[in-house]
Order: sequence, then structure tokens, then C-alpha cells
Amino acid sequence: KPHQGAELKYQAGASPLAAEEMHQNINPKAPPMTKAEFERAKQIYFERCAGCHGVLRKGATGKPLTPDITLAKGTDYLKVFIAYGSPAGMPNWQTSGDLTEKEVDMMARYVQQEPPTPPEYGIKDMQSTWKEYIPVAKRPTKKMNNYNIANIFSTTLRDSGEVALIDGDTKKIINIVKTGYAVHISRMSASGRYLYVIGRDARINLIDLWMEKPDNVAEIKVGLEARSVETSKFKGYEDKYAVAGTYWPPQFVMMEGDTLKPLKIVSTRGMTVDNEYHPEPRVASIVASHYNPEFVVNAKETGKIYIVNYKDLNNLKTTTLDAAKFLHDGGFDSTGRYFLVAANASNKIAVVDTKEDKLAALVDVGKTPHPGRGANFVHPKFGPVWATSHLGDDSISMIGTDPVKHKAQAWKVVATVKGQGGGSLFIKTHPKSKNLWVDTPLNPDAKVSQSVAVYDINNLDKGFEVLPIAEWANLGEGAKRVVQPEYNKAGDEVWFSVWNAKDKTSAVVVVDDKTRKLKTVIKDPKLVTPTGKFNVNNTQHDIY
Ligand code: DHE
Repeated sequence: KPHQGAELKYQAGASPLAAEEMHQNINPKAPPMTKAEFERAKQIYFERCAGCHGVLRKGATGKPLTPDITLAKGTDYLKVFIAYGSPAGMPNWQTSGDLTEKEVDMMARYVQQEPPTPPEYGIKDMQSTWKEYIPVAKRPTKKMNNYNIANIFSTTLRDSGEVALIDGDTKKIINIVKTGYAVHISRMSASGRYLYVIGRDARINLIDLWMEKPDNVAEIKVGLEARSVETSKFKGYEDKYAVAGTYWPPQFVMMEGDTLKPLKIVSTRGMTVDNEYHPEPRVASIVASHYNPEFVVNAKETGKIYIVNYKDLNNLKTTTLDAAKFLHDGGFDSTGRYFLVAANASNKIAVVDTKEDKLAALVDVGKTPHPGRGANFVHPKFGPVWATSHLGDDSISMIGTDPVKHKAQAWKVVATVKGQGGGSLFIKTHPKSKNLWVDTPLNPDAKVSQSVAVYDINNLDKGFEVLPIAEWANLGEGAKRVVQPEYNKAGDEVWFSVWNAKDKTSAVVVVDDKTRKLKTVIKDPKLVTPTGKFNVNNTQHDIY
């Protein structure tokens, strides 16, 4: 399985829970550990293991590791398993050099102890972290700057806990704004004024783009670990509500859109699509419906999609759709009516009709689909399609999205092309473009992870051209990865992050979409580990 290593490392990203104070629950049957060993093992668990096996060790994409199971296996068996891995997907932590023999022994004993449970996090915890730096009444009543704010790129600076607001017209940095730890995504309010940024530590920052120098106006911490934030987009509710999903605790919270005041928390604990209880269904992607006053909230471990109506938060109406397990990332079709989301461990795309609040289809695609928000274009033969690339294979699947004029093609994979390889995370085009861009940042081959494939939408069978984006950035040493194509507002430029190590130089490379030639390299010592880029206009209107 050539792509497996990168795929596993990607899932096993460090969790902010590693630093949390947690109680040790001594199990008299488990092999003994000192307090120091327990603390160190706990940290390693949250850095390396929790992403697949879950915080409570009840199993997610990895197997359950609760003491009833691990005690029966015993320390020697567990040590071999951790050291050498398994063909089913467990990494070889010792032979890869990631853990020492001593650490492997410690982890084998740790997983036989009761898992320490992180604390719950309710409305009082949220309220105690909530800060309004600039109250609504003191904010500008009109745009106070000369920036073309619709073309600003909010750029994640992953390892510095900041976002860079980059002017898409001049390519200059407007401001570097302090945010949460290991920022994950940025989203725009319906009006295009407010920018929401969420960190892995579940801190949300609200940035007002009307300020002379756009900056934080409010902030809140909504849990211990998170990935998603979104805002109400239905007519009449512009900028009114925000919603954030957390990995821990497994829940989501609705807030006032312009202050982040927390209003209502909803737990996602419950039954899976197979009718088994899961105590830790992490909240993955969230999108706002354009057809109803609703949020579409995706629970990873249960495979359930919650369509939450925000018209009346006290008498909350939720429609629950059974999709498939391990829902992760997704985006709308070109009409904004259908939401397509990857059920990644099921190798499927679930299609939600946000007008009728129904599951329209479950579509089989390649191995471990990872679309980001996906790419919408008109296929010359099959009409409107939405495409995804994959982490686990080199294919790009195109799904027909027009049940009216192309009924026979709707919700089927109508075409598949081959890309550079597995390890792809993001695919992108723009309504004004004829190019389809596919990144491969997690491919083990440096040549592949440091370049991008581009297809001509009208000649997909012709294959792709490879652009050496990292080489163009000319950064010198480092394990640079080229990640996440994002268009500017006009749709005539594509921006790529050249994501290097924290202590090395990174860059954002801007390519002319028509000529596929290098336009600009944005380099600045302040651009530490850039990954995601969110163009205000395209994020505001779900254009991709
Ligand atoms: Fe992401 C989106 C979760 C690792 C960059 N990532 C998402 C979403 C989820 C998610 C649930 C969808 C949010 C939404 O749309 O509401 N990501 C996770 C993980 O659990 C995972 C696998 C491991 C982890 O520990 O976090 C993970 N993600 C990464 C990275 O390593 C990436 C490449 C670099 C980084 O910045 O950390 C990364 N994720 C992104 C980006 C998006 C994203 C850029 C938004 C893409 C878009 O175009 O909308």
C-alpha cells in the first residue's frame, strides 16, 4: 500500500489535548506505570494515536483500545504490534524511528490503563473565555479602508497560530492576526464583512474587514479541540448566527454572528448508521444552507448528517440523515442546492439535497476521497459535474450533479482520470476557468508532493501538465509540500502554499490561470507554514 504512510500520518496529527490536565484512573489489573510515565504516554497518545483510535479509545478509523480488549492481549503482544505495525493500517512506530523501544513499552502498558477522560465543556466554560474586544456599537458603520476586501486571502499560518490577511490585488500582507493554535479554516459571513477563524484548540476569532486595519473584534474558546466554523447564509439571517463544531467534546455550538456570544450547544453523542452507540462522534465539516435557515453538520464516527434549523433555537428542529461512516470534508454543487461530503473510510461521497433536506445519494468513488470543497465544472460530454481527488489512490472521480437536464448521469461517477499519485488533499477550479488543479502534498515522492497537476477541462483525456510550484518558489532546503489551490475573485489567478517546516522559509506562489505561468512568489519571514487560503469572495459565495 504505497500511499498508506502519508495517509496515516495525516490522520494522526497532534491534538491540543496532549497539554490538558487529566486525571489518571488507576486500573489495578494493568501493568504499573509511574506518574511521569503515565503523563508522557498520555502526551504521546494524544499526539500520535487519538486521531485514529479516538480520545476515549473506543475506536474510529483505528481499532478500539479499551482495557477490556488490551488487557487480554497483554504487554508483549501490544509491544510487537506498536513496534512493527500491521497490514491493516497500524504504522510501525518503532521501526520507523518515531518511537524508541522504551516508549513502545510504555505505550503498551498505557493502553491497558483506563483512558483518562478530558473534561466536558459547557456554556459556562465558553462564557468564561468569551471576549468582545470591540463591541458592535463601537465598530465602524461603513468600510473604513481602501482594500478591495472581496479579494483578500485569509491565509492559515499553521504553526504560528495566526492568519495572514493578504491583499489579492497588490499581494501585500495587510495584517497578521493572532488566532488559535494550529489554525484550521477561515469562513466568511454572508455579507462579506466578518471573517471567522478556528484553531485546533477550538478558539474562534472574529475579524472585522471594515476596520481601517482589519483585526480581531471578538474571540471565544468553544471546546478543547475543533476543526470547523460556519455562519448563517439564508436570506434574512445574514451575519446573524455562527456555528462551530468540536472534536472534543463531541458537540456543536451556535453563537451570535457578530459577537460570538454562545447561545445553544447540541451534543452529537449517539448511535452510528449501524445502530451502535458511539461516545465520541467528532464534528467534521459544517456548511450553511442557501435554501433554508439551516446548518448542515457532519458527524464523523456515526456517519450522521444533522440539518439544524436556526429559526427557533429554543424549539430546535433537526433533520437527521443516515449517510456513511467517517464524514469529513465537502462542498456544494454549482447551484448551491446539493452538498457533497466525503465519507472517507467508506470510500463514498454522500449527496445532501439542502432544499428537500434529504439524502439524494451515496456514491462509490476511489480510495479515501478528500475533496476539500471539491471542484465544479461542465464536463464536455456529461454536463455539470463535481469532482474529488483521493488520499488513497491516484484517481479523480467526477460525479454528475444535474438531476434535471442530465438525469441519467446524476449522482453517478461519470468519468475518472488518473492524477500524479495518491496523497491528494485538494482539487480546484473556478467558473471562469478551463483548468482543473489537483495537489498531492502527502505523496511520498518529493517530486510529486512539490508539484501540482493541471488538466484542461475540455480535454480531460489528454492527461495533465505538471507544474513544479515548489521549484518556482526557490526556497532552498526543507520538505516543502505544495498544498491547496485557491482562486482569486476574478478567477484568473491560482494561489498555492509551499508549506515548509516551521524554521524554514515558506511561500505562496501565484500562477496565471490562463497561461499556467508563474506570476508572483509571495515571500515574507512572517509567512510561517502557510497552508489553507480562503479568498473572501469565493468563500462567501461558495465558489469552487
Ligand atoms: Fe484539515 C478542512 C479536519 C489535517 C488543511 N480539515 C478540514 C475540515 C475538517 C478537517 C473536518 C472541514 C472543515 C469544514 O469544511 O467545515 N484536517 C482535519 C483532521 O482531522 C486532520 C486529518 C488531522 C488533524 O489533526 O487536524 C486534518 N488539514 C490537515 C492538515 O494537515 C492540513 C493539510 C494542513 C493544516 O493546515 O493543518 C489541513 N483542512 C485543511 C484545509 C481545509 C481543511 C486547508 C479547508 C479546505 C477548503 O478549501 O475549504
